[in-house]
Amino acid sequence: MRKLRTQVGIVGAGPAGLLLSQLLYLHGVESVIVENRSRDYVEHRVRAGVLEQGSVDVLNEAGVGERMRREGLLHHGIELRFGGSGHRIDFPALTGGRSITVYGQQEVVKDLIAARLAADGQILFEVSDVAVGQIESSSPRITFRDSGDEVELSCDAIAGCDGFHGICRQAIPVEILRVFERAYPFAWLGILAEAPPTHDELIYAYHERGFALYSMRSPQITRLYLQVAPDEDIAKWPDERIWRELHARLETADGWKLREGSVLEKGITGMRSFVVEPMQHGRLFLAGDAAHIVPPTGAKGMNLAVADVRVLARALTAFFKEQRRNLLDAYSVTCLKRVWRAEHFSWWMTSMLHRFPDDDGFQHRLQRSQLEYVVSSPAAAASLAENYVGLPLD
Ligand code: FAS
Ligand code: PHB
Repeated sequence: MRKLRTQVGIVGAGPAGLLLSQLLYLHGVESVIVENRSRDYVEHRVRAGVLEQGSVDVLNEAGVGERMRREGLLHHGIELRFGGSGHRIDFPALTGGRSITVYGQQEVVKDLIAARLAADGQILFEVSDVAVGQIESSSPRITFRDSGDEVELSCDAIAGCDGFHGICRQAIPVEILRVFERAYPFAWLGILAEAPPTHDELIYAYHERGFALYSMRSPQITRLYLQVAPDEDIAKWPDERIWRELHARLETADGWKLREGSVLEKGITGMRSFVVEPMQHGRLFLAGDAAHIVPPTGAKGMNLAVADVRVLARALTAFFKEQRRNLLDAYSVTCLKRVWRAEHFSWWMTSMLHRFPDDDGFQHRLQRSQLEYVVSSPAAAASLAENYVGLPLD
């Protein structure tokens, strides 16, 4: 058995685990990340695309914002499209100057891995059989296999940043963990297309055929989503059918046309709202998707992960550098306030913009009325805008 030692053991090299390790490093706290996938896999996993203003600030403070500032796309609004016409939500005008940046999650991951490795940070990729133990003691440990060796990493605290399908959440005793969740009766089919965007900002479309989202990654790459059945088989969606459906749901009488291109990547993502409380037990602290999931309609998933680890990094720094436990003890309560605000906003956007299979004409009229109100009332538009760009981080 190979034995390793660090202050903070981190499970998972996604945005949460990598950013936590970087923030701890900047404050002189040691960490080791164990990741069961390869570096290449995590750097090419296509997921989120929208960074809140607060997340951009945290990444800049973490010293990993240079390429994001150069390549990220600053967006000052989104468009809600319904009934054949588009309605812009002007972020700066409604939020006192705040905006969003479109920059792919895989690019954030690449920047964080590069920064950690440049500082000799320890990221152990492609490990297996990861388990966490003794989390109720003051010396928890992570065991795993690495290149055939059994390894034990002893630490003072463990950060469970291993996403929704990870193992850390299960380490919290079932009698302590409370689960809150909603499953939605639809999924998103997403594509990445080699097609220059023909619209400057994101378009969220409410349509009788179902929801569609127009997004992008760069002046050459468009990112698009379609609402489909929850158990949809991607094999039934050849590129031609996807493009046909996107044209039908996104295009309006104003003549704007979606440009097609070769489909570089396609996949189906289930939609759920999910939160566990508490997000901590003993010396184990959950962050990001390990603790909560939102339907991506509000573009909150990765941003919540950033907000969690910003709180956790401050709490762990106070613990190691000033022997103060108060921030650590309050970690879960502190994070859950923002988590539930994002859960509500993501549920609200999803409910307003998607066609639910059992809905009747009455429900469709309610959705249209809500959409008309949001785009015509400055108060309603401001509520959407301030949640979308992200409420200021404490
Ligand atoms: P992650 O899931 O990103 O990272 C967890 C890491 O832990 C992974 O690298 C995983 O390989 C590793 N891991 C898991 N189990 C392990 C184990 N046992 N041992 C070691 N390592 C382990 N959000 C948006 O805002 N917009 C979107 O469009 C969007 N699309 C998404 C599409 C998909 C398919 C998914 C799954 C999520 C999507 N999300 C989206 C949400 C997503 O961006 C998450 O919020 C974000 O990845 C959260 O980051 P982490 O908490 O770091 O979790
Ligand atoms: C994306 O560009 O991937 C994206 C943008 C906004 C969302 C979800 C995903 O709400």
